[in-house]
Amino acid sequence: MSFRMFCLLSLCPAVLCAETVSYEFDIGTIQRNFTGTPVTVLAIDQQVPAPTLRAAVGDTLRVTFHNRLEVNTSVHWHGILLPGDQDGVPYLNTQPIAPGASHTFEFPILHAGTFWYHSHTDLQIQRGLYGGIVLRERDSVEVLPEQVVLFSDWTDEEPDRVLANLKKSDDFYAWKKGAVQSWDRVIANGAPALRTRLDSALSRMGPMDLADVSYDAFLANGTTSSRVPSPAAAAGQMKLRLINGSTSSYYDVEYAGGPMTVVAADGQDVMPIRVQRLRISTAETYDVLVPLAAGQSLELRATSIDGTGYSSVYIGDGEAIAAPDMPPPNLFLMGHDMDMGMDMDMEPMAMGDGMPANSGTGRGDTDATGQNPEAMPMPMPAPGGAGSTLVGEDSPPTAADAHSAHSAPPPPMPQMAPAMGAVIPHLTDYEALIAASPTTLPQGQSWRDVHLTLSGNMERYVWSFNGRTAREDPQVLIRRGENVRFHLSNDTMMHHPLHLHGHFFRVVNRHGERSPLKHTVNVPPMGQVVIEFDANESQDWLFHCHNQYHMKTGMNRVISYEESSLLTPAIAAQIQPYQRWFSLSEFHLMSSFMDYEFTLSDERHSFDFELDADLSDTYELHLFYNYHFNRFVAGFAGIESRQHHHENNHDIAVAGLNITLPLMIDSEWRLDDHGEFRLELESELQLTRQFGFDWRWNTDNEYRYGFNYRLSNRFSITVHRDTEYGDGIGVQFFY
Ligand SMILES: [Cu+2]
Repeated sequence: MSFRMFCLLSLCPAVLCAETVSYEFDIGTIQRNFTGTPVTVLAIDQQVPAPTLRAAVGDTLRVTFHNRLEVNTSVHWHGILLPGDQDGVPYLNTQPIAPGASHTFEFPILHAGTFWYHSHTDLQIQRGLYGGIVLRERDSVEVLPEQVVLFSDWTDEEPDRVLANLKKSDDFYAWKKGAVQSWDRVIANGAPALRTRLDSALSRMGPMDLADVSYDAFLANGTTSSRVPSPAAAAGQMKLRLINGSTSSYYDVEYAGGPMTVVAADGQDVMPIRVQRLRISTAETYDVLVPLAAGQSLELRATSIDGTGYSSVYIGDGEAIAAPDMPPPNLFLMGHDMDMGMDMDMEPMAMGDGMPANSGTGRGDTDATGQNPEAMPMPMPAPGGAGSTLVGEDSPPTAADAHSAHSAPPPPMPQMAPAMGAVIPHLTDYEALIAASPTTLPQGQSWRDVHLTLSGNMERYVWSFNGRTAREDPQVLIRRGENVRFHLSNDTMMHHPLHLHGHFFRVVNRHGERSPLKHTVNVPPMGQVVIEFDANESQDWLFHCHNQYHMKTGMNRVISYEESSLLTPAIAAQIQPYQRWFSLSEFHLMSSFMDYEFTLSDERHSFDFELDADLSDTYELHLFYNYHFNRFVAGFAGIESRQHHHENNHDIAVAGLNITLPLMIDSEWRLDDHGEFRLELESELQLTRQFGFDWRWNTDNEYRYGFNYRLSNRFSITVHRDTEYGDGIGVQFFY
């Protein structure tokens, strides 16, 4: 349910006639069916996505939520400048909305653009709590029909379960979607793939990964495929407000009607550029103009960059015209020293305009230089006036439109300008974006440089900044009146969409003073990005990876204004990952022995209990504590109790180090309380999707090797030869 309250309606000039735009919604559950399986989803106003909110600059937006769930919830206004206490991060700046409770947000609208709102509690985004926001200039007239397109990702699995699975096995979902990066596929991709993988293994990097989770469906406006009817009045093109409201997915967006013209990024106007294919990272928004064709229904397709699926919106009435199929990504040819984009054969970008090329967003495959002499000029949009009707079920006329009826004709909008230069085949970074007006920071403010390495451990599924999770190091201090520059350096093999609350930052690129303003920036695998912003706020704002699984496992920080921060250790503890300890149970049930291992771990510590026994009278019991210094080194201490065929019981205390060696060989260097030293080496090779080989050897000349054949992501058949237990066949599984 929503309603509007008009104030001073006919008593004031249009420019001053701000109003309070009010909405009131329940947050509850509804039944949906995305995949053939009925599921309970979280919904705002019984809709997924939530209703699109609309307001104009100068309005006050007032939104009341009634929490009908049995758990806390919250609402964050993504990308919108507002008072800190309205930002909606539970505990940090707005109290969570308790079950049965209501909360009203109220804040003035200071700027226009395409934004979105979503829950900031647990993994509720994954379950459906997101919706679009369209903010207009007060005196603007929309000359083009427009449509909000909100992309999201869906899994029938409970999101908590997804996270638990990611914690248990690093290729749990790679297995599910057939993306296990086994050696047979490396070899099948030839020498470059082999070189890339060996280079990675030598530098102890795992293979590149494009997505953590295997999704059951990709949605646009809540369905896998939908249609937007042709606008009522003739119009040559349409404005699409693209919002990526996904939990962790990136999309490559392509349109059947040819290139799209990007006119805004993250709600901020940019000089129009024409792109054939547009990469939209999690939590970003782009406004694009697309041509319409009479008698045709043109597909806008958003393909997940891992190639596992897409959503479609058909624009217009008539014959359905499909967008081109996206080539599947080839992970084997994307090494850490190679192009992270999809188009390996793109020409390098020229740096011709004398601006410093200091953003270095990895080596994207953008080609924005306009050197293509065959580039066609972009057709001018159809004139406004008669064609100014808004379109689509989520596009009611707004108060801004009503006001404009008695205001002077608007000045030409930036999106009316023709896009210059060639069509960019595939926009995957920010080098081609030019802000519509200068974005330089205030002169004379002092600068603060903050270096943040994006770090992670894929095997243990821990994500962090500078090797430390938010729980360990919650805060970055800045001061009001500074120009703050973040040097972001991605040390992992995944993309990270980083989002700063409450501020726009410049993504420093080769366009110098016209570097674009954004609120979310992708940092590609092994790439670097520099962002900078005017520290003109106060108190505390979150900065985090918007991949919700990365955020929840540590990749976030509170950016605190030193002089006014309200962050206490108690609050920091409340806002940080809601689940700290994860467990893993592994079983080997062999004809010759059994082995059970239980591990309980957080980002820094783990406790291991392991019991080996054969069918007679040999057993070993281990109880270890491990401290994980970083991705490669852990220290351990513990006790080991051994009983071997009629020998006396033998208890020893041991301590040592686990070190990951080049080629991803795990080594254990240990000393026991008799002063005896032992080095043990082990590793696993995934030969094919299902076949694996593993081996272990130590300086006491004990060894074990064998094969396993994987039947599901939890269950394998295995044969092993073991110096202690002999030969055996059996099963292994984990949960
Ligand atoms: Cu991330």
